[in-house]
Amino acid sequence: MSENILKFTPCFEDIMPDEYKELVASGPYGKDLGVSQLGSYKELLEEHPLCAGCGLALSLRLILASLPNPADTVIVGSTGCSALAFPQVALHNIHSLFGNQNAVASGLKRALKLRYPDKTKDVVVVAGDGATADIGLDMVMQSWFRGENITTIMLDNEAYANTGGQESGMSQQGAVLNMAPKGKNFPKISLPEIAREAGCAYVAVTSPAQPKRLEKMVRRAILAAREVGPTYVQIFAPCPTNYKFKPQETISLIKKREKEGTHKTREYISPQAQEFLAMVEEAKKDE
Ligand SMILES: Cc1ncc(C[n+]2csc(CCOP(=O)(O)OP(=O)(O)O)c2C)c(N)n1
Ligand SMILES: [Mg+2]
Repeated sequence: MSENILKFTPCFEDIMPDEYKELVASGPYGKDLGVSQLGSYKELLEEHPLCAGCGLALSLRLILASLPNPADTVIVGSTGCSALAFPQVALHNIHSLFGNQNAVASGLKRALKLRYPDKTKDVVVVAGDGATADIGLDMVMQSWFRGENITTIMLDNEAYANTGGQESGMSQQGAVLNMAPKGKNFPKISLPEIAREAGCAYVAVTSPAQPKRLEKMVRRAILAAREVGPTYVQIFAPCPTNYKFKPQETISLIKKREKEGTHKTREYISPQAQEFLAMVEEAKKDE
């Protein structure tokens, strides 16, 4: 999408909804805005039907503020809690069948490369842990093996939250949920390490507890996917509803998990991505 597509024909201006007018006048399209400027511009997602304290909603807000070029970005989502927010995101997004998101994103990226050979279009998958690490794992892994130029972002709430609380591959060992009352029997899947082995050029694990760090990682992942290869960002986004903690405790829970070592921020950058990102980040400093 170019900014010209976003702008409306002048004679229709007075009948456009106020929200849309505001987006055209003071949205992030075509501007260099990020997480530090949140609160000073019209955001791509302002309202959503997710639960109070939802770590995923907070992460989604930060992801959208971190996109290097929202005007030329398409997000591919999957079934799950985030799918309830996507219809209200002011950005091209596709809802794919649960688990198929990386296959859809791969095809889309290839088609966009052919259709717009002179433009860079970012294709970013944003999906839950169940969609990414369990039911869609085949499509996720095959997109990594094939070296598709897409970014995969997992919103890791360690559960199948939208269907009432089943354990997922990303739940911790012993996790008790509504539909896992005896506790999970096996450990959390090490998907970041698997991603690295499967050919991802950039892998990061982060959370909304440190918004600027999240921004840096999401940007790096999207930029590296353009030129180097597939990239993966895993965002720990705790769920107060299914893990039964108070909505105001989401961030303190992340910090507690960091302290006890069950959530570790980490980053892996392949030598090729390192070279590319150093060049891009140096050029940005000179701007
Ligand atoms: C093909 C298909 N299989 C199963 C479902 C049922 N389903 C809907 S949401 C969901 C859980 C999603 O879990 P996750 O990906 O972790 O997202 P969350 O809801 O936790 O954000 C499931 C199993 C479905 N809608 N479609
Ligand atoms: Mg989940």
